[in-house]
Amino acid sequence: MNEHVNPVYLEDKLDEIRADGHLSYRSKSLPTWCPGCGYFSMQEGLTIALNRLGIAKENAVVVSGIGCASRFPFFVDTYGFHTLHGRTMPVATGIKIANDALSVVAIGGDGDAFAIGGGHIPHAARRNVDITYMVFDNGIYGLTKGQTSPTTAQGFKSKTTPYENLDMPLHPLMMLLSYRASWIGQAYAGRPHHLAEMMTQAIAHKGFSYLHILSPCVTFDKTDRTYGKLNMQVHDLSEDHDTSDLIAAMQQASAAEIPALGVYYVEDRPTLSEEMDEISRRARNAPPIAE
Ligand SMILES: Cc1ncc(C[n+]2csc(CCOP(=O)(O)OP(=O)(O)O)c2C)c(N)n1
Ligand code: SF4
Ligand SMILES: [Mg+2]
Repeated sequence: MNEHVNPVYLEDKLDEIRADGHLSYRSKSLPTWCPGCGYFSMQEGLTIALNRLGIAKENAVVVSGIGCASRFPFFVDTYGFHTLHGRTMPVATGIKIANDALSVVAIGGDGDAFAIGGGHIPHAARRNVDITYMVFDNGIYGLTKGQTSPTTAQGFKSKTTPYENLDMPLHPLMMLLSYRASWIGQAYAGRPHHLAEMMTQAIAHKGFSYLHILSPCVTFDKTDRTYGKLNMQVHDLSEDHDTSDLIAAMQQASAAEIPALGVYYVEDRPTLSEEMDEISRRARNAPPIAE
């Protein structure tokens, strides 16, 4: 045997995976996603992140809207809330305000987030609600079988645009940077180890964290956001990027058609719950307001 080759045995690898503990965060329901869908990496990544951070299952809540991405709460063994299309932000905000001890992770697709739910994101971000929002961007409405979404590329042919999509896509990273989300990063389903690390950092952040995840819909997009193309396009943010510099983050985000993977922006400022606690304290100590 070649002395430089270290064989990896399947049994050993399985033992290693089981010993790590993250599998206990999976539910008994097996995912119903199409084989090869990017969402499998997200399930793996989230269970790894929760396990790494030592968040007890009873202290984690996964909130979703409607879409293939939104099946997520069924496949993790935490508390979950499968709410209405586009309404993850108000529900997640309410849960966090009701019980600040919970780790709240909202999950959505690009349609759920930026079409019907687009009006809610800026307010959760500017209030710095201490939740994590993970958007699984496949550039398409997957669940309803392949219509264009707000992030579909121009020229893409879909069921609703059989000639070509004329609309310019939104730029979620630029939007979240201008909304002043206090943690903003980007990951890719085809880079699962990096994805798990980004999820860990996003959840660990105190304040509103937004993780944009590029994720192929292998069933309804055979030409644009494919693993083959994304594997060639994605690249890491430069190591000397200053995550405290908002303008530098915007420059990085707008630099390439498929922006780099990594953490764009981090800001430490009071969360909504902290501000509310402070208002309550002041109100308790203040004299009654004159009529
Ligand atoms: C109020 C309302 N409008 C429209 C729909 C139909 N609908 C279900 S999922 C969806 C879009 C899903 O796309 P996306 O959020 O990108 O999720 P994906 O399936 O790609 O993960 C739409 C328009 C709905 N369920 N409810
Ligand atoms: S339709 Fe697309 S997004 Fe939905 S599960 Fe299948 S591959 Fe994934
Ligand atoms: Mg989608």
